[in-house]
Amino acid sequence: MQIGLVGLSSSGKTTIFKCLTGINQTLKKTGLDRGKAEIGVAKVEDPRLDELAKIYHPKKIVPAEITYFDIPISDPIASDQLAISSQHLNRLQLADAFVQVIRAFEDPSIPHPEGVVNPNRDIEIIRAELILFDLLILEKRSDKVKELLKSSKGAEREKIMKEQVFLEKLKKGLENEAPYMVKSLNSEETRFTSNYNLLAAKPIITVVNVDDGQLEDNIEIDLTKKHVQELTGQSCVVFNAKLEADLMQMSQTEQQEFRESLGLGYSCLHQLTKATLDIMDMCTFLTVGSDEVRAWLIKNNLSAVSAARKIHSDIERGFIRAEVIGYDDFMNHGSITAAKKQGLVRSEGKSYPVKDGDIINYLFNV
Ligand SMILES: Nc1nc2c(ncn2[C@@H]2O[C@H](COP(=O)(O)OP(=O)(O)OP(=O)(O)O)[C@@H](O)[C@H]2O)c(=O)[nH]1
Ligand SMILES: [Mg+2]
Repeated sequence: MQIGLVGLSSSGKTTIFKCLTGINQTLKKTGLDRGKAEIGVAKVEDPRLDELAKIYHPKKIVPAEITYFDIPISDPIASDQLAISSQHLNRLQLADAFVQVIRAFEDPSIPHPEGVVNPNRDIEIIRAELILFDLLILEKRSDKVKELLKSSKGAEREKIMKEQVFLEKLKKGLENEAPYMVKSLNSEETRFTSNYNLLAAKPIITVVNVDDGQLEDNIEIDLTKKHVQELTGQSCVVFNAKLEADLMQMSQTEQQEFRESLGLGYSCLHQLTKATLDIMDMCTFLTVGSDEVRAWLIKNNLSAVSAARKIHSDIERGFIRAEVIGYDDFMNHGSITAAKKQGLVRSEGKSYPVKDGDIINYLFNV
């Protein structure tokens, strides 16, 4: 799973990327690496792992990970005057979802590319650019389809002609700025679009990057939240990225003290990884032992046998059954043996839909 950070220049993308991944890329802004997208991994905070570690004293605690990438500003010489660099279209297409970073903070020393700070306008700019990129993708596919038509016959030709009609319909929809129409397609159309990798069809999380003063009740931020809700059906994540980056430099204890004294809630890392899991409909199941206590990222309700593949393909292949207990049930009894006595450890088959917080022991034979 790869999540791309997008947003106008100086909105705070790199600052957030740094908070998420711990990678400091400011030095790379010069020299040969300039212009390259940066990829990094965020560890999903999960207090359940720490609690389980107190019981198992494992050699390793392994949290789930989410990959994020940061797109740098476009090269000013080759600049296409877009907020999101089109140099990275291929990479953007690979994303499973986006985090759009919207600047609400005022800082005269950091010029806004559009002159003044206006979150709702920036949301529209990003939306328009994603649609523009999608039109480019569809245009390319249309050219390819025209080529294919020349050399195809029979049923194959009919299928390609259908796609040609569909491409025109999709282009019209996007020109009218209706990117979310892709959600109301029939199965054949869905098959076509799944090959196009359209950007505006991907889930999008909105981060509003605010000043300290805007963290409290604020009419303008409320308007942005409302706008995002109407547009995407999602609520947004609001934090001060610069402050978050400063806090990340501190020890855990110091961070906690500062958060409490400033009345701050969860860290931006926590808020964003959680929003990512929610939008991707993902959850974590857990494995425990003296070697490692570990969280595994899966789609909600994935079957036990498919979830096994996350750990090792051998377990999937030789699956016998899964011994499952929910995290809360386990913690209420303190050990698998005690929970077993209460009949709380269930024996589940291949098709069991795995839930968030399930602690699983796979029995397999290869
Ligand atoms: N005052 C204030 N400054 C911030 C905040 N977030 C980021 N900045 C500053 O804004 C500047 C730009 O932030 P970046 O994270 O580099 O922005 P970016 O979106 O990666 O910008 P490009 O790479 O140019 O597209 C940096 O100097 C940050 O320290 C914030 O919440 N408040
Ligand atoms: Mg940047």
